[in-house]
Amino acid sequence: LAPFNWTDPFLLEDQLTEDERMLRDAAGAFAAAELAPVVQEAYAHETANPDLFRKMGAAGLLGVTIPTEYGGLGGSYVTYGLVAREIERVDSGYRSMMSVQSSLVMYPIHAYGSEEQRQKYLPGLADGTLIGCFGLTEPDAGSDPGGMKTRAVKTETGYRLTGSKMWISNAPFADVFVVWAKSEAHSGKIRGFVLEKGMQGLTAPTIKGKQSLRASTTGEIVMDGVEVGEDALLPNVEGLKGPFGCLNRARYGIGWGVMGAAEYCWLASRQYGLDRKQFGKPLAQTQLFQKKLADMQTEIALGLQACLRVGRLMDEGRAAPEMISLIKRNNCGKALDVARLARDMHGGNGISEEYQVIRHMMNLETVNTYEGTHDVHALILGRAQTGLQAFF
Ligand code: TGC
Ligand code: FAD
Repeated sequence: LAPFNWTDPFLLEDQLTEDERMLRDAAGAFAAAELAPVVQEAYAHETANPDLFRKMGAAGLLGVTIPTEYGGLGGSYVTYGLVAREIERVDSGYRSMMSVQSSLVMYPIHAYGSEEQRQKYLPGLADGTLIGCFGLTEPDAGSDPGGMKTRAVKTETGYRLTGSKMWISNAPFADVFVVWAKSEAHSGKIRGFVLEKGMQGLTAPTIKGKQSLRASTTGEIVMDGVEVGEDALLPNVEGLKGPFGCLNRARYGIGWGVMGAAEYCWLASRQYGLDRKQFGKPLAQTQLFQKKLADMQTEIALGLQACLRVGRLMDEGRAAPEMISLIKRNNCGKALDVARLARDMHGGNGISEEYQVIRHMMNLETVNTYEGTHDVHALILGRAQTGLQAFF
């Protein structure tokens, strides 16, 4: 009989290529050396350090799937997922910084932008000298982005944008803003625009006081008649499929990422249970503790295996958006369950920053909500199997 590897129940490792393992290990080493030592301080004081983008860029972690000619890594979606898992093992906020830059800013500029836009922005975004953000959500349009109020009005030389975006990762220190607006010149269809820091009428105030994802900076984007040239328009997409095409990539990465956070919580709980004795024996020697460890191990093993399958299908061009909804929804919900169990298994220590599991738990509340809430993805999957849309 084959031996059981309890840390890797389905031998995921065997299913990766040599290159994928190498890049995964490099991302893990980067996260341990550059992110783990600073995360507690950043979380406590709600201070994301923009220098981390340059460090991530130098380590090749920004734009993993973007072709090398634009400064990306030219890697596979499986590699991108493995990187997200390693970064989120430290903190969901750091994975957020990386995935917004890669999937929500670099991807649309590459997929929908002109050659000039690609040349202008992608190399700087890849090396982290430029920071990007993605503005879709508005104060009155979250799950229903089609209800956005931001408008682009045609001018002689380009467009004038007016509106506001809410809950935008990286916005307060962003140099490049990919924003989505209804364009009157395009029959009111949603179009993407690339704005730059310093444009008149463009501000991005910080949202303070988050109790989750505190190591990532979140802000508003306020556009008060921002004038842009024709060259700010992303020419090659219109309609909601533009932003959703970006979200497909980011949601997929989140599916992997949250498994990294869950693995941290699982392994920390196991070690805690082995070290801590109550009633004269290790907590890990009790049936309830072992049942919780088994539940954690099971959900993580299944979640990772599903991510790998969807990643391979993405790399073959055969992944449907509903597959991505399935892993985003399942893995976020399960990671949150794992983190809550870990918090409980650490007893009183579980609420201390030192043990880190409560930070993961708090972060995962956001990750379960952004990029389509748990329930919105249920409605996407419900629509796919009944043919009936239940959003409204
Ligand atoms: P619906 O009628 O379903 O579709 C409108 C058009 O979009 C197309 N489409 C897609 N295309 C590509 N990929 C997908 N996943 C797509 N889903 C839909 C669709 O084919 C159609 O195209 P066309 O050409 O026929 O016009 O649109 P709806 O308005 O009924 O949408 C409903 C719903 C709930 C599915 C959608 O609105 C939704 O997903 N809502 C959730 C919103 C969301 O995820 N927001 C995320 C904001 S960004 C963010 O959170 C970043 S956090 C990042 C971080 O910090 O890490
Ligand atoms: P709502 O849509 O108001 O939902 C509230 C509740 O109602 C949820 O439980 C939801 O599931 C439920 N609900 C909504 N519609 C239905 C329905 N039809 N049927 C049943 N239940 C329903 N957005 C960006 O564009 N860019 C970013 O970079 C970004 N970063 C973020 C960072 C953070 C820290 C956070 C918290 C959010 C971020 N978001 C970003 C916004 C995020 O995508 C939205 O918060 C999310 O899409 C949910 O929208 P909402 O907050 O308006 O909630």
